[in-house]
Amino acid sequence: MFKDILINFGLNASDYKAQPFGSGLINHTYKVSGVNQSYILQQINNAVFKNPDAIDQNLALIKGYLAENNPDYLFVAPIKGKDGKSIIRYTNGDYYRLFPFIEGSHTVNFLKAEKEAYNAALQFGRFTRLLNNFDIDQLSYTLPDFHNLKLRFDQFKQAATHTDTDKLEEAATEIREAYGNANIAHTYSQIVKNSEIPLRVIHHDTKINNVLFDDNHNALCLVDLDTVMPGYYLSDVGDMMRTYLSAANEEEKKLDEIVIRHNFFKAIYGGYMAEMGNILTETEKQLFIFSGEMMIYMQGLRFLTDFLNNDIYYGAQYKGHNLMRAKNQFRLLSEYQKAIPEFEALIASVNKELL
Ligand code: GN1
Ligand code: MG
Repeated sequence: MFKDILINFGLNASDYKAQPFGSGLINHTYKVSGVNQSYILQQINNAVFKNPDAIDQNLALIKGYLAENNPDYLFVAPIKGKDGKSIIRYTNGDYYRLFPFIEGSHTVNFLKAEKEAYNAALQFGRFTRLLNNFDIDQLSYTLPDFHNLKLRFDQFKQAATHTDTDKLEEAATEIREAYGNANIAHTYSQIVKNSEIPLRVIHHDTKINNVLFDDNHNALCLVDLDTVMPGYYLSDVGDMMRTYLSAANEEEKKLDEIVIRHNFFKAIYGGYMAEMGNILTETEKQLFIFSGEMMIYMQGLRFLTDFLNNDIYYGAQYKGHNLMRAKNQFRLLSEYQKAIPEFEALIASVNKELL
């Protein structure tokens, strides 16, 4: 299989070795290593991304815009194959893409250094800033309603209504927590209904392993660009809060390990604002802390919904995996909410430093 796919890119498979790579939940990724150059080969999960060509078109438009306006920006776009397309449809119907491997880069799954949080936030902020004047109407929604919290809440309610009684019992606490925080979904709906904040070009998956670092904790570039599409900045900042603040990630079963690192909040704020501080509207800025609640709650709902729906989206490595992940996210949400006064004080102190 690799052989046929690599031929499309003018590569001879016998010169390369392919191994599974990374820890994404949705797409399958491999590193294709050669003597002089290595590549990242990725199979797009087209049960999730129903229109892979839309991804290709979005990335081509953005690549063109950045090449023209910011030629030094490192944008890791997929490589074009022999037919001029950077997405290959294999005979079995699967879609593949090939990216250059950035030498000297690595990904991080657990964030230890504050500097990495700052630099990652800076990179995500820079991306949106550089595309501030890009005409977002040109972009397709590669996953329609991806971060529509109202819809995610409705999907959870649907799942809770249709699941079996065993699951309802098993997840009773988390279902209660999901309803108990419904005000977050309500606030989101208000923001959208009143068009309080603008749509921007957003990455939509700012987990720390979607940033490539060098050995000095510098963020080199962003990867996993399939969900780049118009959205609210809350998505990107909120998902950083969700995945950078605690040293324990969403797979952690020992919930007491989920502890908020306030200095990492400061790093996210400082890094993102260094790029976006002059661009965000006052209303957007006021929602900075809300973004974390929104994204942590949404991820908790998504895992819980998937548990109730028999793991059809995320899959499960053990029984009750998605319920465990939901418990984890709801614990994180409650720790986050407790820390809000501290976050407010940190924002005030950073703003003062910037004056
Ligand atoms: C998925 O594929 P991956 O692991 O980068 C998901 C994100 C979730 C994340 C949770 C397309 O991202 O939205 O936040 O899992 N991506 C999609 O780990 O659903
Ligand atoms: Mg990923």
